Amino acid sequence: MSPPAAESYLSDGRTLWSWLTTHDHKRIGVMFLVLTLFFFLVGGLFALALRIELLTPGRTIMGHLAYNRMFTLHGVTMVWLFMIPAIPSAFGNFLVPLMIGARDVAFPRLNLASVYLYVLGASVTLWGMFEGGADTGWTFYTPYSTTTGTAVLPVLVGVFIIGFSTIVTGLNFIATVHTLRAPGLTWMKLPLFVWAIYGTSIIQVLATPVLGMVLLLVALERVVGAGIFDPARGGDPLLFQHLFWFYSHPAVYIMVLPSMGVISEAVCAFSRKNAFSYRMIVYSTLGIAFVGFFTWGHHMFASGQSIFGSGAFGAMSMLVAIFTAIKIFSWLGTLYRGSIAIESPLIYTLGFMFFLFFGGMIGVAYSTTSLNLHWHDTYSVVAHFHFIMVGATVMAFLGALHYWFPKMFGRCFPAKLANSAAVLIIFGFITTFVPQFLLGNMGMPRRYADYPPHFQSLHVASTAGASLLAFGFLIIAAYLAWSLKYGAVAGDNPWGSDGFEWRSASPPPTHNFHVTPEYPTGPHEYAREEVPHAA
Ligand code: HEM
Ligand SMILES: [Cu+2]
Repeated sequence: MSPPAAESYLSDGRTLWSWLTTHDHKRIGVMFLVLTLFFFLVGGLFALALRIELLTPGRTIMGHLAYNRMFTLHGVTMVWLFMIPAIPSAFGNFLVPLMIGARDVAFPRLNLASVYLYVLGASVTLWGMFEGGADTGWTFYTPYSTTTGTAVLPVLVGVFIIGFSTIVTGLNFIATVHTLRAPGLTWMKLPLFVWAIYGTSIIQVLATPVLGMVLLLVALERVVGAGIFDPARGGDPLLFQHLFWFYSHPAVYIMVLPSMGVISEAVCAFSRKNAFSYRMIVYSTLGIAFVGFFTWGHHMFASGQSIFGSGAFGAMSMLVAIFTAIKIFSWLGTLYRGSIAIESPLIYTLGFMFFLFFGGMIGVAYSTTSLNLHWHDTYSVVAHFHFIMVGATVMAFLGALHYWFPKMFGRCFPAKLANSAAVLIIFGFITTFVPQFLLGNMGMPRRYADYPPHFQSLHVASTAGASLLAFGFLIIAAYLAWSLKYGAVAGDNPWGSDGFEWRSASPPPTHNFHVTPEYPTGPHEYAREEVPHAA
């Protein structure tokens, strides 16, 4: 088989300058992939340091103030520098134009600007880290965040700037899906990944400005002493919490919806079937994006919020769970009686589905005031959101990386090793976060570096799990880096998948398709004959 396509987006200009000035959505996707992987590493190292500190009650490797700074930086890095851009800006940028038969996104220059806004914001946040970082938690709760002496301002301003990268990325995708679809590609034929990115973009554009505003107000209160959130200056700290969570809960769907899109593509590809009830998956994607805006108060059950307010927010949160359940049932329906191929993207997909279900069901329990007050601010909450952020979204991110790696780089990776690494990651995940549910139920508070001795065995188990996770990530990094140069040549469609993106070369030419593909009229059926999978 011939080496990867000579003329591809990767070989179209080999200088650094050709990358720094590119308008090609694929190169911009790859740049975001490299940048977000770097910050996943940084956030992961912070996590490992936290877990090592929690190996023993009392001091292990750092004091309490350092611990506060470390979990703050871990949360800030993982949420805004890794997870929010990871799937939309990396894979969304690479794939959406390919999936709709377009040559690029609607605003290529604005797309390049989204990289520079991200890099500028990340640099300012990094500067804040080197200044010692903030010790407020990733939630920047007031009045502590407007009074503490740590480097809150650069961290906050960095996140503020990154918000603009998120907004222009969302704007670009909305305009692209509305205006650049190939002839015949009507809305109800759009790939489910594109619907997921479309739903996410709506949240990015509507919610992120609220984050920008609240961070600006915190900076204002810190710098000029305006009394906005600090009761000592006539402010109201609960106003901060309402504004912050009005953004941050929908932001959870900016982190989860794209991963659901990845899963919808993977279950079809590895069961060789069309999605079971395609329309219900589309409607529940839009349902989550919409109802997600009416749930933020479930973070404030312990803030003195009225029981009626909590009841309403609880009910809306349960409604989101119904949309999520529809997706899980549809994915199961797609896998049912499919010709299943056990490949690494599918292993991550199964992990995603189980952890989303388990973590989601715990979320339903949290939306009831009684249970919520018991678990509020305990390790059970930490376990819950890591089940969704790591158990679901990171699994989907790894699934996407393995599924589209051959398309992005024209090379295959060692399939058996990838399957073993996937199993190790899933086992490491369970060992890290299940003990945290038990710790939380026993009363272990979050954000504490110290604890009574009878909690130690569960913390040790959790840290052992985190080490397995780290080891698994290292193995993946090693064989993917090796495969970039020595992996078997992929060919255009190594998985025998049905998506549009697999009709272009691997890696694709800069202009994606030599001839704009026509989307077949009428419902499209997966060919059920057996097709060999990647080496
Ligand atoms: C990959 C493995 C990961 C491990 C082992 C890990 C571990 C931890 C630990 C030990 C804490 C501190 C808990 C406490 O003292 O309250 C923490 C907090 C947190 N983690 Fe992770 N984490 C991981 C991945 C992630 C990812 C992917 C995200 C993505 C969003 C994330 C988001 C957060 C957030 C938001 C907090 C709360 C920080 C705060 O309290 O302000 N983590 N994590
Ligand atoms: Cu929430």
